[in-house]
Amino acid sequence: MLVENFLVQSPNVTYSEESITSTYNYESTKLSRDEKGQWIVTPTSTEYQFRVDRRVPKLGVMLVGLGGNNGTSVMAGILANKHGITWMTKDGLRKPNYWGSLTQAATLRVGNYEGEEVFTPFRSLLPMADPNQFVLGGWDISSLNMAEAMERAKVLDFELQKQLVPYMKDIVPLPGIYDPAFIAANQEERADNCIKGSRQQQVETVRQQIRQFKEDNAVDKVIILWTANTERYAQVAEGLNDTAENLMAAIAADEPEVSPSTLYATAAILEGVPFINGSPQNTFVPGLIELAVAHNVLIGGDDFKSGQTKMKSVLVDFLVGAGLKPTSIVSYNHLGNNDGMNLSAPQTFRSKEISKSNVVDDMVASNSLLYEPGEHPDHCIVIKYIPYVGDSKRAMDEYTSEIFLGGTNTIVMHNTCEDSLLAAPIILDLIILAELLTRIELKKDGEPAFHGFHPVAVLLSYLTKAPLVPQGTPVVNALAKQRAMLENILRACVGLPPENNMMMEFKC
Ligand code: NAI
Ligand code: DG6
Repeated sequence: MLVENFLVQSPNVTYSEESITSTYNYESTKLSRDEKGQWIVTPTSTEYQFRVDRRVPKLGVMLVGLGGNNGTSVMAGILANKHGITWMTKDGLRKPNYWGSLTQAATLRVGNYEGEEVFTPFRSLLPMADPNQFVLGGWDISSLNMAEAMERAKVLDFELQKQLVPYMKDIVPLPGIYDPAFIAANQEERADNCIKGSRQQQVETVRQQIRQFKEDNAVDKVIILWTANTERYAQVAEGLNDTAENLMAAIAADEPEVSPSTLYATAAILEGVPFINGSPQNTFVPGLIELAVAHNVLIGGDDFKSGQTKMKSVLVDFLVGAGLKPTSIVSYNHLGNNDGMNLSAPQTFRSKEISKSNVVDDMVASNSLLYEPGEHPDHCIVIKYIPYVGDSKRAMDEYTSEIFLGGTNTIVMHNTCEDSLLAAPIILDLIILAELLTRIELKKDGEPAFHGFHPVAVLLSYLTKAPLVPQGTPVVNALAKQRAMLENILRACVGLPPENNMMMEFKC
């Protein structure tokens, strides 16, 4: 059964016009060792108060890479949903939806009613921005208008494209920051819409573009998300980008190792605008993270977790969790879109290889019954550019595990899917959740005042391959744990207990 919305009735929860306030006891454990070396686990309980601003702002969304496959799919998807555009295919009439979006198309359990499980849409848990109401804009180094860019992307059914053209033909992305040193040389041809000037001037231009967008569209808040080409890693060096001060000095000195993505993010932070990185490169150099923390501006990343990696973060969690020992993971994929073309250069491929490689580390580390210290499964990532398949990415994975009494278990998977139609709903979720996080405040027992979450938004981990976390925070890649973290914290904000799956109601 689905309930679209609900109220929580509890002495720990207060609703006002402006906010929902909840008092929540966080149950955890503390570990210690006694004098004989015996491990002691002590249950702990800490009181938190959460306060959520219920007023959903008019939201401006600025995508870097607006004219790419993801950017055009996001815009097309919003317009199709907003205007209820339907289209014919050889399989019949198609209707728009937001499938693949956690906030828009997934549910969570709120309890049971007369013996039946009751679920609610994820979006109903707390007041969240509606993607149909987004004011969407952004940058691209290619000057094609959005209708032409959609056609170039070759993602959507022709009949749908035809109906979207009138809505998209007059939208041209803002000129963007282009530095050929950071993306593949094969991208040069489309770079005809670029901001001129030194790095300092480019940051100033982007800041001005953000302010103008805000003013022109009378939006209350803006979120910026990078869905432009994967860049190569920028060098991280002392004196260059290791501190906020050095990064700002490097920009002022027009230092060539400051990447375009870092420049956009710097501009966003200086404008107080959250910035999310959907690609794998190290946009968030240490100096930039320091800048975001100093300005208390949300940042999140890295690299959308859409297909192959999502499966990996489920399958390896299952295998290791079941006491089976993955020893070899080999992941091939080939694709023929512009992302694939850009990734055919070794430097940009390397960024993707890194973000796809570290995704099983926490699962391996969780089970030293199976793995010796320092032991790790062989893990290989191959990506090939095959123009013919376009946006329809093929991913092939082989997982070999050691099992009972010297046996081996090999699982092979083949996945074919339009890459951008998996990524677009994730982009919407990242924006919706990032915006929501900026409206949540918390206060731990003993703290004098409410404050926001740490600006590095760990709660977005479910949506990214290489979650950016504050220094000292464990990185969780296992998909179910990532979802549970997000869901349970949002539940706490409205006074609901964490989903513990105990179902004691049915155990006596
Ligand atoms: P795309 O190549 O179709 O689009 C990227 C767009 O960014 C292009 O239109 C390009 O002109 C523009 N661009 C490049 N540098 C720019 C800059 N400095 N400023 C402004 N615009 C710039 O790629 P697609 O398929 O849309 O993917 C975008 C990014 O998302 C890639 O980095 C990709 O690796 C990443 N990604 C995609 C996933 C997917 O499933 N589609 C999943 C995970 C990550
Ligand atoms: C080739 O791997 C293209 C990439 O941009 C991927 O499609 C993207 O990183 C999605 O990765 P995954 O592993 O989540 O399917």
